[in-house]
Amino acid sequence: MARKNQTLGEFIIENQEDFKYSSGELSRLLNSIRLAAKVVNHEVNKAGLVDITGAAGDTNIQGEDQQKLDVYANEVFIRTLTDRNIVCGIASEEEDNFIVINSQDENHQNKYVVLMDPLDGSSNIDVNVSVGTIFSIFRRITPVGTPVELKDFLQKGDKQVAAGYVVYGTSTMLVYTTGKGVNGFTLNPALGSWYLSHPNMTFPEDGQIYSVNEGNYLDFPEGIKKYIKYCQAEEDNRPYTSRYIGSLVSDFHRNMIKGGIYMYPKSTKNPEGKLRLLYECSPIAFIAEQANGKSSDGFTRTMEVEPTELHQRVPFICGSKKMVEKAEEFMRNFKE
Ligand code: P6P
Repeated sequence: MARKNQTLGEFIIENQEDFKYSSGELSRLLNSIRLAAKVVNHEVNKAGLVDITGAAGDTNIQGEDQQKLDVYANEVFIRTLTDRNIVCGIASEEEDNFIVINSQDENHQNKYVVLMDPLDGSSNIDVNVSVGTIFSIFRRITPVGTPVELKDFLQKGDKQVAAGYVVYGTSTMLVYTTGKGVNGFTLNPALGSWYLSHPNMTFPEDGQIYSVNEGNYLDFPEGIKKYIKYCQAEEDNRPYTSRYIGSLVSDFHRNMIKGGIYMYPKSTKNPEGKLRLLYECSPIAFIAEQANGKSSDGFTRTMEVEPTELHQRVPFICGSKKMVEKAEEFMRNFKE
């Protein structure tokens, strides 16, 4: 049972028995993510003071300029997970291919893989707007004792063992689910401990906030355009409020607390959408559904999309159940 102000470490241990055959490996994995997030938080919080903001002079597989904090966060999470010999493989937005973790005795006995966006929203770093880390955890499907393979990562969202995000905002929070609801922990930087501040987080069934980059409006599918005009209409409890930070984790976190919908539809510029299925949409969708929210590409539930590529992009609609259902209704009625 969640107790207010319980520490994350206590919470992980007390809920460990939720996992049949748990060997404590998942707990150790969550603890290593907790540690890495603290290290990244320390750098994010002083980004303006040291020469670690700004472009790293390189680009990732997405063709996006890698910000120095992107590279730093990626290295911290990979090193923390590798040094503790907890996972058999890692995939990251910042890595072209997945990483095979050779356990110390080379026997690949670890059974979990982690996929992550180490620092999402990094274009906000230099303007001091909140950013986040997103992670997704699967049990490997290839035989333990053999090197991890691509198919261990290309799993549907329904197969996730755990998923979470860190939002480096006015305060730093770690929000995650293991399939038993969603709980949010706030970091006390003075003590270096995470405290249960948001037990059993639940999406309001309806909401009045819509989050979308309306600069792409002319490029959107007809159904999305009609839904945006529905949000802006003066009737019932509308017009809604438009709030778009440009950082998925921050927009999602606010919408989960206040009620709302986040949309990143496909467009001419992004014919498959912009967000990546495996380490952005899938973990956020898992959290949304565990919080009684909803997530789809407008037609197919995000957690049922069959992955085909590591950095695959999908259209993404996620948030309060009634708002997502209304957007899906417009997508069906104006299907192109
Ligand atoms: P745009 C950040 O790059 C990100 O992946 C999400 O965090 C954010 O919601 C979206 O892309 C912003 O994209 O095209 O609106 O700037």
